[in-house]
Amino acid sequence: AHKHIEIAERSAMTPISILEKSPYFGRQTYSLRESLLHPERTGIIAEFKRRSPSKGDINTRADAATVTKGYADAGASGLSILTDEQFFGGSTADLIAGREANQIPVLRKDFMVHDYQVFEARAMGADVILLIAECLEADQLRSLAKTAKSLGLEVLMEIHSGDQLAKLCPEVDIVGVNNRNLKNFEVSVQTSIDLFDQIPAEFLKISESGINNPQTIQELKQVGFQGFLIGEYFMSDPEPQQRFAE
Ligand code: IGP
Repeated sequence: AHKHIEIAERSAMTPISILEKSPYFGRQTYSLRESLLHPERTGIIAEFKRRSPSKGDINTRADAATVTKGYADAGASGLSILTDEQFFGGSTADLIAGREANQIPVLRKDFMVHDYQVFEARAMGADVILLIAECLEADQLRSLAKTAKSLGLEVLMEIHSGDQLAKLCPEVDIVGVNNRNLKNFEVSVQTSIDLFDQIPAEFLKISESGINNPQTIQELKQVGFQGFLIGEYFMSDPEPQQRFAE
């Protein structure tokens, strides 16, 4: 409910017709799918996250442009940037800074419930949006995905259990298994390993959360995952881009 009020306020101040005037709106987007399949990249989607409900403050001072540029230079296949202020300390400014500094795909990491947010994502320079199956009804998810595709954005659908795969639709490009349970914050990489076989072959598959060492990435690669979304492990270093480069 809070999200709907927040969006109603924003859309009253900045109607879609104004978002469409953003210089980013008409740009050619980068494909995360293609970038993840690029043999010379790491498959890592490196996240810029200042704070989280499970950890509290992680890194409130980091500069989004510096960190994301460092991630890209170290071989990131994509960037994930939190824009939710209330729970993650993120902002539109962080995403725009990440966009300006880089030429690789940027995921707008936020809880999408309304078409307006998809237009915002396009206007702030994102290439991909996140749709969390647990937060959306199947028809709502599909309608948001259609809007994203009509704007040239790719769609990452996040699941945490096999039954949520029932919400898959042809507009989804990538399926992400979140190893973190959003209700109790428990993290287990085994969640990805267990669910892999249930995800239809045509979707690119990534594993999200709780990845904090190269062996885990190798293990997930062996299972068949083509992307690895990593936040906290990098961001808990005062210089997250250095942690990546190691
Ligand atoms: C990154 P971690 O454990 O490496 O920081 O996880 C990412 O998967 C996590 O931030 C995330 C997330 C989300 C955040 C996954 N799905 C949905 C907010 C909303």
